[in-house]
Amino acid sequence: MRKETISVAGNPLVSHVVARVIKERSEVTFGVMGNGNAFVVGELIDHGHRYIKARHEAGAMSMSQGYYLATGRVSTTTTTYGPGYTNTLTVLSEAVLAKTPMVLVVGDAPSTPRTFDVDQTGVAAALGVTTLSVSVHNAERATHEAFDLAARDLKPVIVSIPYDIAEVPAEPQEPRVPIAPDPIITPDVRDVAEVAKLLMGAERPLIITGRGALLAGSKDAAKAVGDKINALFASSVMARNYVGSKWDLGIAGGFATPGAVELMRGADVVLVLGATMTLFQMRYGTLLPGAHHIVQVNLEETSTSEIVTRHIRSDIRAFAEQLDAQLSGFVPKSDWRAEHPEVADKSIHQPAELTETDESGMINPRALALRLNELLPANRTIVQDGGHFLGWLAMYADSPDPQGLQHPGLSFHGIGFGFPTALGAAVGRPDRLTVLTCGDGGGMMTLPDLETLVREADKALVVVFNDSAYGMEVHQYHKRGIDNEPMVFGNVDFAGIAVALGARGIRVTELEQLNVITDFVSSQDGGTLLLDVQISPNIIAEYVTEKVAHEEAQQTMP
Ligand SMILES: Cc1ncc(C[n+]2csc(CCOP(=O)(O)OP(=O)(O)O)c2C)c(N)n1
Repeated sequence: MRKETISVAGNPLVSHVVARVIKERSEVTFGVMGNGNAFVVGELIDHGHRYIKARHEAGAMSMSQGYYLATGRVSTTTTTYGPGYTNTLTVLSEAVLAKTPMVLVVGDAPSTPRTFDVDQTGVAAALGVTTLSVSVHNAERATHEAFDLAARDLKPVIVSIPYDIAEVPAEPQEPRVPIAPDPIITPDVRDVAEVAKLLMGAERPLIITGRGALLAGSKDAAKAVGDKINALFASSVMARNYVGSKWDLGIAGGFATPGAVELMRGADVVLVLGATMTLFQMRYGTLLPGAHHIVQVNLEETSTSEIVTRHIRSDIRAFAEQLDAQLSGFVPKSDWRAEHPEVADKSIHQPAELTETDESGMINPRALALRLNELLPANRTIVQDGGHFLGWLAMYADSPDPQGLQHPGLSFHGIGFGFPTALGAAVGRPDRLTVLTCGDGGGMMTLPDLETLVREADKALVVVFNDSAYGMEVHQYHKRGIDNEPMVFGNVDFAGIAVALGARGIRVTELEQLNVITDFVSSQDGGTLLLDVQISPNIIAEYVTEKVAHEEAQQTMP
């Protein structure tokens, strides 16, 4: 039955004012209810707003992140005060580092704190997050401001509702103050001409696009520039297949396949559009040894890597468009693309040798990733939790666009984001098959929201890379002499858990069993299918071997 939402005084309650803005500014809210946000949630439900009830507040946050990564749209997360709030903090930190816009609406302490209140605003400030505390006068304005700031600055913003005003009638509301967008930084024509000249002199040009290129909407211009100079492309993890060219080598850096790395190492002029060039992306300084010129274009004051030879601060789209215009009519002397047809037909990524199992008969995770890539429909969203296993699909998975391959937790180097992030993606893009990959460690950490995934997703596939261990830790620390005991577990029956939660679950011990994916994909039936794949704990991805080698080398340095 619909409840009365107008207070006795005739004005809506403060919580209802906040809820109405949430409804106006977002399509969906992910949350866990409690005393602090009960009236917000009640009002949202009463007015037909889509509300997804999570099992854990960290999960609710991850759902919002997955939704954003899949759609580019901001959603709302809501929790109660105190423990509901502190449960969000790991994903809140991830959202700050990953520059994920989201609005978190929480209950907060009343004006006279109780024995069990914590300084939520102070905690948020320590993570670099702004809290907008609402009052009876500004609830509408503050909530709008939170959405404006989140979208403009790509960050999470908290709206907090002090407990003693949550149920109080709002006073007439202060007018909304629009937040101005950042001005566009236009390119300097001399910079454009200089870079055009460098590219015209290139024999093996490489263009690396990152999230900055994506946010600027520079896809067409970047592709046009590359096509004029016969460049190969690569991308950051956040921008997989952004340009959409058959001349794309995949993710640059640690997650590049060995064949792709070899080509990237041969590039002589590199144009980096909006990629941050982290140590990992630059493969610990080994990715671009042959490059005479490395030009980085972004919105930062300075370059983000010491190997950059020329930094240009500019709107990336405007710069790429002007560059494209400068290159008009240019006929390149060399054709790096023609020399490497294996890029276009993708055979460059095929490993020289590939066995389906290791000596003990356990599944080779590399073979698993390659087979998954073949079996999954092209129109998919792959969400990868953190852990050693993620390198396999990061290397071998195609993606329709950057939204189709997500790595929640990567910015914070965390695990335990999987199931709820996948649900957020599934809610945002029901037209795509959502595929979650996780390890057994990260999977167990986020288990409560497997129930939410099963309950709420139209259709989802979960692939557990189950090595019964914190594989990443084993591969890094066992060889340094630490006993395996804290890193190794008994085999968890994920298929059984999935069935108990209402999904289908299959324990996979042979690659052939993966063929079930074909029927699952073609079937009209929805639901969640979980494949608990028993992988070899002994096969180590190249990116981990290189990380370990790099860290060892650092330690032996004087
Ligand atoms: C929240 C959090 N806790 C602990 C860690 C340390 N850690 C990094 S990888 C990892 C193991 C992950 O195991 P699993 O999910 O099974 O994947 P695998 O490495 O075996 O592929 C751990 C414990 C972390 N990064 N984040």
